[in-house]
Amino acid sequence: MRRFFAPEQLRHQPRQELHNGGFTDYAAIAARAEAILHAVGGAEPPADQGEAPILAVHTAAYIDFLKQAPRLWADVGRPGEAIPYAFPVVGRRPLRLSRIDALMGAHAFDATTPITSDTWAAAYGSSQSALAATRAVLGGERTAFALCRPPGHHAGADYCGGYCHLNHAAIAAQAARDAGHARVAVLDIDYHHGNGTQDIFWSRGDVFYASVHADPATDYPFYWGHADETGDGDGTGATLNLPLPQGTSAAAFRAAQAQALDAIARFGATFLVVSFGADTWAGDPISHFALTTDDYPRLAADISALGLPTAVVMEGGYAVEALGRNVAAFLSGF
Ligand code: SP5
Ligand code: ZN
Repeated sequence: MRRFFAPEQLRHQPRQELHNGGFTDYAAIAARAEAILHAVGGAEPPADQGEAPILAVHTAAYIDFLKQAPRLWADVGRPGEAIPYAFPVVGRRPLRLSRIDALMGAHAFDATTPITSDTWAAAYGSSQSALAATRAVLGGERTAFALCRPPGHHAGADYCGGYCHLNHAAIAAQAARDAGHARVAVLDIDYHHGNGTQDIFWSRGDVFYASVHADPATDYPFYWGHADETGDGDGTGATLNLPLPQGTSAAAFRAAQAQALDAIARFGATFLVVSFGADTWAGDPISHFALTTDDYPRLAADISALGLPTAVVMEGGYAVEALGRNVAAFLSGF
């Protein structure tokens, strides 16, 4: 299976994140990508397909913000990393503010996703890896893997959060649409709900979003991923959320994934993007499912049995010592 990774993706290296009322070490560290690279035997650098496929998903104002925020933050003399702390609660007037503090809150939904002067380059490289995997599959490969880090599924059209800045899965799905696939599906099997991907395709009937994740009643991102969220307008019925309780192990996870795969087949998708998170592993430090390394090949084999051309993009997974073998195990099942 072809694998893609751009060296620039390592450059995003915030020191810390807000956690449990204080600052702790940032969980989405660059060593995650190095561990995966080592375990899967390296990866090709992606060709640069430019900004257009990113702008097909994200707003131009948000892309400008990602590029400029670190400089604006430094310009006003802030010694720490650029972290949002004041948010325009839903329903506030859509003010066109230019103060960096206001911009930070307007383009983020949490305070766990610092933006550094290297964030844009790293996130851009991560999107290019997803686009390269998509192009490989469009060109005839059955499956390809994008080692996306920073991850993407929490990022919306104009906001970051959850360690994510650009939504690589959505960018890949949109690229497949633009290449002529009339119906595309995203299967999201990260521990956390992919609120950004859901938001981006919420009102669209051409991209199906199905997610198996920890119940947002108890887990991040809380405000999305509940079972009664099924899409709106043209997208009514094109979102499927399958929340599971903490402690879930392979049998229940696999059954939920089978339900998602059934729905994707009934939708009539001809191209699949998989948002894969290894934070469903039992030993993950920030998550609470009970999957084992041996469960991953079978989950992948179930996905493969759907028979769709498939681009796999990396999302979460924070047990760095086990991450490489979990990802390798998953990819081996295709
Ligand atoms: C892509 C992805 O898996 N994002 C997950 C974001 C979860 N954020 C909420 C949990 C924050 C836990 N912080 C742990 C800090 C450890 N040093
Ligand atoms: Zn996750």
